[in-house]
Amino acid sequence: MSPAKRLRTRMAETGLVQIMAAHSPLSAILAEEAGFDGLWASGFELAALYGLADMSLISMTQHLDMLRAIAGRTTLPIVADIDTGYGNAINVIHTIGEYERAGASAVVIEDKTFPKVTSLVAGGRQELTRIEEFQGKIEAAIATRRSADFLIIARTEALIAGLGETEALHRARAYVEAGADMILIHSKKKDPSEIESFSRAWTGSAPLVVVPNAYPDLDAKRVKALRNVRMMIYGNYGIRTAATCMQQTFRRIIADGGVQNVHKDILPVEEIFRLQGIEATRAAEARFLR
Ligand code: SPV
Ligand code: MG
Repeated sequence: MSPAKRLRTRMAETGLVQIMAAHSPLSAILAEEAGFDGLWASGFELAALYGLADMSLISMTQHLDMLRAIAGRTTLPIVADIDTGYGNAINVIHTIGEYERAGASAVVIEDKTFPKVTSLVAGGRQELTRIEEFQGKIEAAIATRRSADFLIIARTEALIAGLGETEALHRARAYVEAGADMILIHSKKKDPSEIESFSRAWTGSAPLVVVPNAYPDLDAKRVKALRNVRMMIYGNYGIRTAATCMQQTFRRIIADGGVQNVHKDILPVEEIFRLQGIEATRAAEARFLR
C-alpha cells in the first residue's frame, strides 16, 4: 500500500491522525519511532534550520531536496507544506508533479500571496489571493495529481489575516467547491476559541486539519470532540525541541568550561549510531567487503 493510501486508511480507521513536523531525516526517524502517523515537511522548520525567516526565502528545490532525504529514511506518509505553491496555477502544476514524484502523500497549499509572510509573527503582513485565483490553483493541483490518494489540502489564512470567521467559512466552501480534499484552518489566537467556533460552524463535506501551534491547549482529546477534524499537525515542535536542547547544552558547555557535565544528559553516541542504521551497514560490510 502506498504511503498516501496508508494515510487515508489511518485517518478513516482512527478518526484523527497526528502528524509531527520534521526538518531533517533524523527528526523524521525520531518522530516515526515515537509513534506519529505521519510527518509534516514544514516550511517554517526548514527555514529555521537555515537560520532564515519563513518568508518564501527557501526555494522549492531546497524544500524538495529535504523532503526526498526524509522520504528515503522513513516509511511514514509525508504531508508537504508547499506554502503558496510557489507562484500561480501554472507554478502549482509543476509543484504538484515534483512533490508527488519526490514521495509526498499530501500537500497543503495556502491562500496567501507570494512571497508569503510566516503566519504567527505579530504584526505580520498577511495578504490573501482572490478566491477565484486560489480556486484555479486547487483545480490545477487536482488535475495534476497522478494518484487519487494524494491529498490536496487547502489552507485558508482568513483568520490569520484578521478577516473573521464568515470570510474563512466562505473561502473554505469555495475551496471545497474547487475540489480540495480537506481544509486547513489556521489561527494565531493564543486560545483555541476561533478554531473551535469555526469547526462548529463548518458544515462542508471536507474534513478539517488543525495546527495547534499558537493554542497548545487544544489537545487530541479536545480535537476529537470537534468531530470534523481528521488531522492534527504539530507544526513547529520539531525545531523548537531541537533548538531548546542545543541552546541549553551549548550554554552549559561554555559555563562549565567543558563537556564533563552535559554528556550525561544527552544521547550517547551509540544511540546516534543506531539511528544512523549502523547495524545494516555492518551487516553489508560482512557480506560484501572482501
Ligand atoms: C509550518 O510549519 O511551516 C506552518 C505552520 O505552516 S505555522 O508556522 O504555524 O504557520
Ligand atoms: Mg508553513
